[in-house]
Order: sequence, then C-alpha cells, then structure tokens
Amino acid sequence: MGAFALGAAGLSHTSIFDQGTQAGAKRDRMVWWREARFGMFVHWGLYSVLAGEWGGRTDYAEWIRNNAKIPVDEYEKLLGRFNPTQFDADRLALLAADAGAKYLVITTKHHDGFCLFDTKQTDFSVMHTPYKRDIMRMVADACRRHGVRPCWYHSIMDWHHPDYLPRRDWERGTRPVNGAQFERYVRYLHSQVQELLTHYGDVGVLWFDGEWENTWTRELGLALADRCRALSPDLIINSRVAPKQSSGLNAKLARAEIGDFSTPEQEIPDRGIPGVDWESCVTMNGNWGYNRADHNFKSVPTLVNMLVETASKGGNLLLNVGPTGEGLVPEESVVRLKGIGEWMRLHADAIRGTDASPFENAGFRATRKDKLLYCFVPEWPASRELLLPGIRALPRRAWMMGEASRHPLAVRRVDAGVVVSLPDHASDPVCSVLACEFEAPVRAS
Ligand code: JFZ
Repeated sequence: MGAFALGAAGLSHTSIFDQGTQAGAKRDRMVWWREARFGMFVHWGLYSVLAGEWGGRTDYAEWIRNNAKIPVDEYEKLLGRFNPTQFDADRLALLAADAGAKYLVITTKHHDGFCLFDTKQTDFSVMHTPYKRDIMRMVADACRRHGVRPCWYHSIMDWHHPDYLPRRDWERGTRPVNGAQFERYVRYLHSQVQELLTHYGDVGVLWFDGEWENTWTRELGLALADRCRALSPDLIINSRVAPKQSSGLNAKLARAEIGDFSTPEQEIPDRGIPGVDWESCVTMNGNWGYNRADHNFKSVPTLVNMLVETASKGGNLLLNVGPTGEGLVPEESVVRLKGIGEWMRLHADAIRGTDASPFENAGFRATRKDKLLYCFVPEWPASRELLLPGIRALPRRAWMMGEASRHPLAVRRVDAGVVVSLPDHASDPVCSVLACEFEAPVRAS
C-alpha cells in the first residue's frame, strides 16, 4: 500500500499497444526521455532569413514559402543569403543545458525541404550556401559536451523535392507533376534518415512531422519507423511518423499507435494521456520559426507553470526557440530560458524523474517520486496552509525546496487528509515547491 488513498490521475508507463517482448525494449529506451521531462525545440532554416516578412506582410514564419506563395526558384535564391556567422553551437547547447533541458530537438529539414546538414541526397542544403558547414555536426557535438541529448526533427512533407506529391494547390500551374514519382521521394527520405542516424553518433529522438498529406500512408510510416529502428535500436520515434487513423479508437490513442510518444501541439491535455507517453510542444511567442515582429512572449512564471503542469500530468514539455538568419536566439527567448533555469536549479528534483500527481482535485499541481511528494504553490495561500487531500499517512518530513536550512514544517492529520503549515512567505517568487517525504513509496493505492 502506498501513502495515498486516492486513485492515480497519472499514467502507467506501458502503452496498451506495447505487448510482449516489445514492451520491455520500449521501457528501456524511454528511461532517459521520461526522466528528462523537459527539452528544447529549435526551428531554424532558410525561412529564418526572411524573418517572417514577404510582400509587405510581416506575419509569416516557417510556412512562408507556402503561405506567401513564393515560387520555388525564388525561394531557392535564399540559399545565397543563408550565412549564419553569429551561430555558436556551444552557446545553443548551453542555453538548453542551463535552462534545465536534457534534450534538444532541431529541424534538420522543415517542410520547405532545405537541409541544415551535409546530405549527399540533394544540393538544397547548407553545404550550398555561403556558410558551407554541417550545422548538425556542430549541434550534435556541442550538445554532448553540455550533457544534452541531440535529437532530430525531420519533415516528411517536402515542398521542394520534385518527386514529392502532392504539389501545393497554388503552384499546380507552374510546377507540373509530370515525371514525379513518389516512390523515389520515399527512397530519398529513407536515405536522409540513414545519414542522420549514422553520421552523427547516437541520436535521442527522431521527431517526424508533415505526415498528414494523402500520399503518406500508415504502411509508409511503419516502414520508415522500422528503418529507423534497424539503424538505431534505442532511438525514440514520435507518433507523427505515420498518419493518424481516421476511424477506430479516439484520435489521441490512434495517433500513439505507431511511434513511442504522442505530440499534442500548443496545448497540455486536460488530464494527460493515460497509458501513453506524450510531449507537448509549445512556442514562447506565437511562432515556431523566427518572426521579427512577434514580441508576444509568454512570461517566465507562465512558462514555469507550463513545465509544472506537464510534469504533474506525466508528460514532457518541448519548448521552442527560433534563431535568426544570423544564427542568434532572440534575446527575449534567452532571458526566459535563463529565468526557467534559475527556477530549475532549485527545483529540478520536483520535475525530473517524477510521475504524475496522485491527486484528482487537490487545487494545486503535484508530482511524486518514490517516497517523495512535491506540491507546487504558485500563489501563496492566505491561510498559510496546504491540505493534501486523501492522504492518510503523516509525512516524515516536510520542507520548502530551495531553502538551505530545510526548516521542517509542521504537519497534522485531519479528516480530509494531511495539513501542512507553510512559512509566512513564499519560498520562490515564481513558484514555491513543498516537498514531503513519507515512510513508504508514494504511489496510488
Ligand atoms: C507542424 C509544422 O507544420 C509546424 O511548422 C511546426 O513545425 C510544428 C511543430 O509542427 O504543425 C502542426 C503539426 C501538427 C498539428 C498542428 C500543427 N496538429 O497535430 O494539430
């Protein structure tokens, strides 16, 4: 029996889709990812050079070629302008590490088809720009130097490759499909995945995207996942490798069927996704790719609370930055990552390696780890008390994280559970964390 009387709102770590021997292998390869709880996303490419601006409009980003209807030969001219001389892979990796992120997912190729790595499969790559350096080599090496796992985002949809189908609606007249063979594109994609998985050492995650067009079938998704797994047995693959099933189970579960984790975008699911690993990807402002005009950034407390919310629901948070064409992460993002890092330096134990909250309706978020329960208190209660509802056992010790003295807090049993007497003042300006240590491992009964 655990210390808790209430049922778990959180997840059990074995997906209902993983039966038999595969379940053990999956459990093993997911260990570091589940432990990490926090990663950094990087959207960077040719589009970054345009900073979101085209034809008088300033609200574009990584979809600019499609949304501004830029002809392919016009877009190719950007190759000559891609020269991110300010880029420093160590600074990028350190930015992630200092924020408390344990992995970094970067766009090797987005929907525009431009490759930021040294690929032998196309000339539409960084090697054919004035910069001429393999960005993924630098990123992979720098990440490892700073204790961050390098991971690749790679788009299935490709608006540049002549064999990719379908064409955009608006370019059907100017880019005829004559001679295009989708099977040839699939071979191209496989070859690139092979390069990405064999030239850069161990990669943590292959984060596929752009799987929703009708040419990309579940069979092709399965074959691609198999290819990845054959090249790199411990690789983690997201569910966007294959299109979601249109019928059958609910959409979220169907999406998790192929791949290791599900990817809610710009949202944290109400109750997590029970039985399925998941990672919410979110932007700090309103765009994935760099947009010069977008200064609508979330605050540090909002971002910390998003991290707390995902962890309390048993998921990961993948927080995005969009470097400029010069290769710099916008200062607004840097400031926020530093703020998250300051909080994480004192409270990471309450996030990393934790499981979802044991409470259904406590009125605060929580995580747990073995005999420890962590309660997140962003607003300091006027009563200076916190009720742990449904808890029968008294904690052995309760204290505010980050306080060097670990001053023990008074605890008492009441009908509804256990009440902890909090100090007069919040222990952290962003989000105070109460830690409670119990005699027995903290788990749901
Ligand atoms: C995709 C990309 O199109 C976008 O540019 C960005 O890279 C983002 C992370 O992923 O956009 C999506 C993908 C999936 C959904 C919505 C937008 N979805 O599942 O709702």
